[in-house]
Amino acid sequence: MKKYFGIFVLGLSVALPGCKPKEEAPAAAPVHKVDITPNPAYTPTLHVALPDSCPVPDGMTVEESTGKIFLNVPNFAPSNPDGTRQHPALLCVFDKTGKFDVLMEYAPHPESGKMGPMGLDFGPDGNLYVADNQFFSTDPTGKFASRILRVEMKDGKPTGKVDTVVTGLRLANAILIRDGWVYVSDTNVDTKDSPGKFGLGIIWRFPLDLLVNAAAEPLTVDPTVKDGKAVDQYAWVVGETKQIGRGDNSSFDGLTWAWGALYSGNFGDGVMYRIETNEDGTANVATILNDDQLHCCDGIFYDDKTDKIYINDSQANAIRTLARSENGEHVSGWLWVNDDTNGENGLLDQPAECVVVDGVLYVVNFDWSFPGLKNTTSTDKPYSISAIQIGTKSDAELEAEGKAQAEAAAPAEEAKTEEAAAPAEEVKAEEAAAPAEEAKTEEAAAPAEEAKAEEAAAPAEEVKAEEAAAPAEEVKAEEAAAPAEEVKAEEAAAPAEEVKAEEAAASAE
Ligand SMILES: [Ca+2]
Ligand SMILES: [Ca+2]
Ligand SMILES: [Ca+2]
Repeated sequence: MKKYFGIFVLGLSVALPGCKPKEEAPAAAPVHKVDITPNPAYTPTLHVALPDSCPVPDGMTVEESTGKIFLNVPNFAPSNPDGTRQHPALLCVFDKTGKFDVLMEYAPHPESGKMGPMGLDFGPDGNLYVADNQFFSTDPTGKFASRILRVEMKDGKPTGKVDTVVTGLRLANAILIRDGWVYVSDTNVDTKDSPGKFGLGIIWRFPLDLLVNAAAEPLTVDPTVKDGKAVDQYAWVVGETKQIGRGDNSSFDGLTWAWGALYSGNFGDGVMYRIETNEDGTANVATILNDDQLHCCDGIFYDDKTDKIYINDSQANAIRTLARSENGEHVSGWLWVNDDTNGENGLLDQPAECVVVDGVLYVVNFDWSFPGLKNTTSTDKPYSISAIQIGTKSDAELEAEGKAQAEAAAPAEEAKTEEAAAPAEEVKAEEAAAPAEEAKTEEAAAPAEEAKAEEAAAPAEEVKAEEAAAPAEEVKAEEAAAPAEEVKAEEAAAPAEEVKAEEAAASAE
């Protein structure tokens, strides 16, 4: 396994697509191994220090017309001794300047008395559709009542009208509305009817019309999975989670649309999938990432400018990337990783979701720790939204620019080097001559030589400065060129046959 991983020029990316599933990992052994050296250019900064009312933020979505980012804050923690939560769930908004507002306090679920708004997305009707995760508040009888809510919006603000449009989900997590369909990830489905399965999840797929026009009575679904097969007509994909690392059986989590298909990944084992739609509406699932480094996939987001999916690795305090070559091979890389932190200065503190607006990746830090995560201290301040400058260019565009810069810079650098070299040689010649002159002259000559030496010293320092500057510029050009070259190297490294084999295996399931 290890042989597939190579550290490239910047130490940022690894080629993964051909890796086979890990056979068996020791249970409950946290894996934090991350073979990268973070690039300082992607150091996160603190974009919003959230107010005291927002210790556990989660889902985000961008309002395309304004660039505003809507944020759900479920506040699953901290709890009071009697089990009630210290803070109500909130709908908030912030923008690229860091301006932050609380828009609404969610009413608690009528039966559980709690509320867990996670993923959210705008429908074509301008309203927000919200995944309400009741998994942490379901009653002991096993009745699960996670929901999809419609939050009526007007002029960028909630009107106060909130309708339940679907109920009966287990752990409603991410939601994505696209081309007349509403996709919802259900991260933890009961395994009792599927002997031998460690973890199960569902991706639900509802006709948008059904939800937009939902009457007073919500649609009630059944998340039962029997022997690996879902019983409900709207349960589009059933996924499995393998038992590895920290022993988390959570399944489908983040959802994004990229390269003509739906993408999702498992929170418990980090396996990722590309899901195409067959002509008859059924799902065609391909496993695209299944390696020994990514053990956690929370929220994911495709940015069309950089042409990459950004993956929140909650376990490793990391952001991973997924690119796709023209021939359809997926290439995994790392954007950033940091150690356990409280989130100070914007360092990642259990990243859960991200979105991109104008070349900036905004990351929400969930900071509610589970066993095996790098984040060991929950809800430590600051409660944070981080920002990472990723730019607006794809690797292909950067490669072209880097080459052009390197070509333009080359003649100029040579000229500088020549100019710089000349004074240095003169200095040497003068220094060599000095003893001879000193021998000829006596005390009177000494000050003159000192003066010469000083004059000579000045250009020498300039030369040093120039010499120091020149490599730096060259390095810049190389850095610009590097990402694209890395992609090529990774594409070459990806064993295409293994990818095919995995895809075939996934389809067979
Ligand atoms: Ca999530
Ligand atoms: Ca924190
Ligand atoms: Ca923390």
